[in-house]
Amino acid sequence: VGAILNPEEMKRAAAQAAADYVENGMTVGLGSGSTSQEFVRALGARVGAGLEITAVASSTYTADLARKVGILLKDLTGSIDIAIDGADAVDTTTLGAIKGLGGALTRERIVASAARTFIIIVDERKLFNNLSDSLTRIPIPIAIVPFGWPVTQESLREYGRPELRMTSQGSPYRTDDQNLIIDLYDARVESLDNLAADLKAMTGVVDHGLFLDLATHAVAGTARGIVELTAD
Ligand code: A5P
Repeated sequence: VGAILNPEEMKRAAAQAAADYVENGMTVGLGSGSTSQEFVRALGARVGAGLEITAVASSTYTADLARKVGILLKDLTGSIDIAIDGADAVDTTTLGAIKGLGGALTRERIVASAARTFIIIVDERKLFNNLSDSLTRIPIPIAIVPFGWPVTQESLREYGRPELRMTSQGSPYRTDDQNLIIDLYDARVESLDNLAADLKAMTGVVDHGLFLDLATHAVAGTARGIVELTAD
C-alpha cells in the first residue's frame, strides 16, 4: 500500500486490510463505530464477490448496515472465529485498547470475548506507545445501570472526573441495552489492570471501555501505509 494522506483513507485502508483476514465459512463479529462501518462495507463487498460467512453485530446500527450490504446475521450463541472492531486508543505493544466513545462497549466486549481472533482496526491517530498516555485526551467510557445513577457516579469520583454522557438533544445517552454512559475524564491510573478490575467490581457498573488482553492483532492505517501489529 502506498502513502495514505488523511484519516478517512487510513480507516478505510485498515478496514480493507482486515477484511482479508476473513475466510470462507467463518462466523465474524462486527464492531461499531465509523471504522467498523468501513469494515462492514468491505466485508459486504467480499460477500458480494462470493465469500460465504455469517456474522454477529455488536449494535443495532451495525446490524442495519450489515443487512443492507448483504451480510447474513445471526445471534451470538457461542464462540466465533474472528471479531473485528475499531477503538479509540490502542497500545502498540500490548494491544490494550480503550473503546466506547461510540457507546457500544458492552456488546462489543461480549462479541470480542467470544472470538478466537480479535482484530482492532484504527488510523494512526489512535496509536499510543503507552495506553495511559491517551487518558489526557480521551475519557474511559463506562456503561452503568440507570437506577440510582448519581450514586454510581459518586463512587467513580475516586478514579477521576465522571460525567454523564448526553445526546446532542440534551437528554442522557442510552445504549442499545438502555444503560447510561459515564465518561471518566482524567482517570487516575497507577495500573490499568487494577482500574479495570475495580470498575468491573463496582456496583451499578455494567462494563467499561478498557479492553485489556483481548486483541490478538491490530491493523493500523498510517501515512506510510498499513501497519499490522500482533499482541506481545
Ligand atoms: C463504539 O462503541 C466504540 O468502541 C468504537 O469502536 C470506537 O469508538 C471507535 O469508533 P470510530 O471508528 O468511529 O473512531
